[in-house]
Parts: sequence; structure tokens; C-alpha cells
Amino acid sequence: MVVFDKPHALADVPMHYCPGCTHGIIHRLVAEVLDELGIEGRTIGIAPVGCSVMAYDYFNCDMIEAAHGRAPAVATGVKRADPDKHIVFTYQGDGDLASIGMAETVHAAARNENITVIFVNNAIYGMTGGQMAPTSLPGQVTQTSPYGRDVKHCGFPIRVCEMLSELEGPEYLERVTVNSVKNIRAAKKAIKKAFQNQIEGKGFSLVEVVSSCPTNWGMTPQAALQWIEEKMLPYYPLGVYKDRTAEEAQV
Ligand SMILES: Cc1ncc(C[n+]2csc(CCOP(=O)(O)OP(=O)(O)O)c2C)c(N)n1
Repeated sequence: MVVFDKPHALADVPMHYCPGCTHGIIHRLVAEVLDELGIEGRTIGIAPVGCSVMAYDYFNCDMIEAAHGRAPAVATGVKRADPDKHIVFTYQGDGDLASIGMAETVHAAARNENITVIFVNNAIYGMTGGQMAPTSLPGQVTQTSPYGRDVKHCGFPIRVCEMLSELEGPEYLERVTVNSVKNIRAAKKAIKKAFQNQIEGKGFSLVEVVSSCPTNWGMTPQAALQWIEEKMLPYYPLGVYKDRTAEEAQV
């Protein structure tokens, strides 16, 4: 009896990610959701620039590569071209989504575009070698903040879910993490909801996944999962930051 199998929506190829990187887990969760909702054949994913730039090799659904930060704009075009047919998701890192692509993110949310955004927050620019990101923590040592992020000089990290929750536009914003089995299960639930919302035409749904980058954090994979728990989560609390349908049901 097969009790555990590779999701069909995930390509059967080795991934290039570093040991302990959580991109692979998050890819798998997205693929499981595409399988369970039976939407692989009509889904178009928008790959970012960053470590997950080659996400187009890892999903069996159609994929488009967007220039750095432009995934929500590309997703908007694809979705609006045939809104009833396509399911469209973006998959973006923090440099991509919260730095160079911040304008696209905010405006797609404000317009309540009916798309699903998977936001992988690993608090660093992974692909380019570990520079400070908009989500790097105060005091965090990176290649461009070797003495630790000094907020007087570099400003404060951006909490994307909290910031977007001030907009009227978005339907659903949730922050999850994948540093334990329990948290991975919760992350999958949130990702599934973000796709279901789109199927039901509810609008902009973003799931922020607090993630690890052992290579650029300079830690073992195990220590990186611990660092998520001890350092990242106090600054980026898990939870639902907006759920319009649930809020309206309460009124
Ligand atoms: C317009 C443009 N500016 C800068 C770059 C260089 N660049 C490539 S990846 C990247 C940062 C990626 O970091 P993040 O989005 O956090 O993803 P990660 O690699 O950590 O998964 C940058 C700045 C680029 N490719 N294009």
C-alpha cells in the first residue's frame, strides 16, 4: 500500500536548493494543494527572481518567469486575460516581493486582484549571496550589515502581512512557518485556503511563510529551524492578519 507519494504537480527532478533550505517544503505544499484541488491543468505559476527562480522546473503546471519583483503585475495580466479559466499564483522571496516588487505587491493587494501569492520570507537575499533584505531582523548579521542591521542607518524590517492588512483590498493574509511538522500542516492549510479563495472568486490571498536560509545565515539546518523559533517568530508573529469572509460572517 502506498501511504506517501510525490505530488503529481511536483516535477520528478532533483532540486538545486541548499541542504536545510525550506523552499523545497513549500514547493511540495503548493503541489499537494494543486493535486487536492484538481487544478494543476489550469494553473499558471509566476516564478520570481531569487533562489526560487527555477521554480518553473519544479512544478508540472504552466509557469512564467517574471522580472525581479514583477510577479504580481504579470499575475494580474494573466488572470485578467481569462479570469474564469486560469488559477494564477506567484511564488516570491522577500527581496523580490518586499523590496524591488513592493509597489506591485501593494497595488495588487489594494486592487484585490483574484490571485494567490506565496511569500517566502527568509530574512535575507539568498540567491545573490546573503545581502540584507527588507525583512532582515534588527541586529542581523548579513553580507551588507557585517556588524548587524543597525536600524538607525538601515531602517526597520517590514512586516508585510501587518502592512497589507491596513488596506481595504485584500481578502486574506496569513503568516505561517515550516520549522516543525505541526507548523508545516498549518502552512498547508493556509496555502489551500489561499487557492480556494481564488477558485471562489474572493480575491487577493497572500500566505507569508517564515523560512530558513542556513547557508547565508551561517548555521546548520537544525540551528536555522531553531533561529526561526527564537528570533524570527517573535518579530513576525504567526496568524491570520485578514480574512474578509470570516470578518463579514461575524457581523
Ligand atoms: C532588477 C534586478 N535587480 C537585482 C537583481 C539581483 N538579484 C537577484 S536575486 C536577488 C535577491 C533575491 O532575494 P529574495 O527575493 O529574498 O529570494 P531568495 O533568493 O532569498 O529566495 C537580487 C537582488 C536582479 N536579478 N534584477
